[in-house]
Amino acid sequence: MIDEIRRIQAESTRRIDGAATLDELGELQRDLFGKASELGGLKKQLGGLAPEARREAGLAMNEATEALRTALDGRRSILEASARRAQADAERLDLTEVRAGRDAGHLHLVTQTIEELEDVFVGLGFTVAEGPEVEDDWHNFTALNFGQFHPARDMQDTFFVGLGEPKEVVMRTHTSPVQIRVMEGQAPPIYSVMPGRVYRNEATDSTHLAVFHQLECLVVDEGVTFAHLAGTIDRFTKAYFGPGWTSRLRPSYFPFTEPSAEFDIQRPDGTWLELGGCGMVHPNVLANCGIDPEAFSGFAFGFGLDRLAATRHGVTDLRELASTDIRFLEQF
Ligand code: FA5
Repeated sequence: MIDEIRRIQAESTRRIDGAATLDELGELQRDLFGKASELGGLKKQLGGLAPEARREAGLAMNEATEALRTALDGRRSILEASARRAQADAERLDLTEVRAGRDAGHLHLVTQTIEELEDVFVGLGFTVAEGPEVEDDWHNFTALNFGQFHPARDMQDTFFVGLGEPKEVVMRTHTSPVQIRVMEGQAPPIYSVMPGRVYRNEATDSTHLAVFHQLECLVVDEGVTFAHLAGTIDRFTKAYFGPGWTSRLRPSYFPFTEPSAEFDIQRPDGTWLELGGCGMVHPNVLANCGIDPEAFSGFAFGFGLDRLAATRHGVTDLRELASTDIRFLEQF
């Protein structure tokens, strides 16, 4: 009987190794261990053997059963792995796929807006600069003439980063810190624009986002006046929106400009949109960056890019700009 058991074991092992699918393997398992199996038939005969022969045949039977179960498990893992591979291959997305007759994707409306504005300003003789989104207190506030306990710090609801001294590292609340980086890194004359993403800890609604975009403009040179500021804002309003659009300035307050103003643009239907802040660069800010305020003056402005893009394209809820809804995104 022992020879018979060994023969079944060898044959069954070959069949297990040759099983091509998990279904086939399942069937084989039932064949090998089911009631009608060859091994099952031999097991029933064990009782009729002499005690010594029964013990040896029983041992051989257990060994064969265990070896076959191990072989089944091994083959199952191999087949399962290749089934997973086949499924992954079948479900793989080709992200480089080009849909017939159209591009697979395009730049987001805000990115398009940034690029278009960069073109407008480069055409006016400006260079483009960038700064980090995680800022230190010096660049985001202190160098911009925000007093340490000045309530103006509360004008911008700040996200603090848990690094360094408490409240030392922030997600930048505006693009104005890039002004400081530009002035620290280069001597006047400076004609720079600085687009980028900014962060504020505020509730979102149709006209407010917690993560949005601004574009900052900075000019520092000899003899720069408020008239240059107003003229530049009006120039870019017409270049971006068209000749029917105008801008206006209203007195306001920012610690880093003096005098300061807010500027609005007027749509052709006569309504106004608050777009940004501006003013003459405060002498303290120039001095903080090592620029002599007696020799140079400058103007700066910064505005919300999301609002600008939404206005031009008739988007009535800014939150759409942060959505991943392809039906919205495809329109631009
Ligand atoms: C500033 O951020 C100043 N740094 C602007 C500035 C630059 C003034 C240079 C002087 C000189 P303010 O917090 O007002 O200012 O924001 C500027 C513009 O960003 C707003 O007019 C608005 O268009 C946009 N903005 C502000 N908060 C949000 C928000 N939560 N969601 C979308 N746009 C916003």
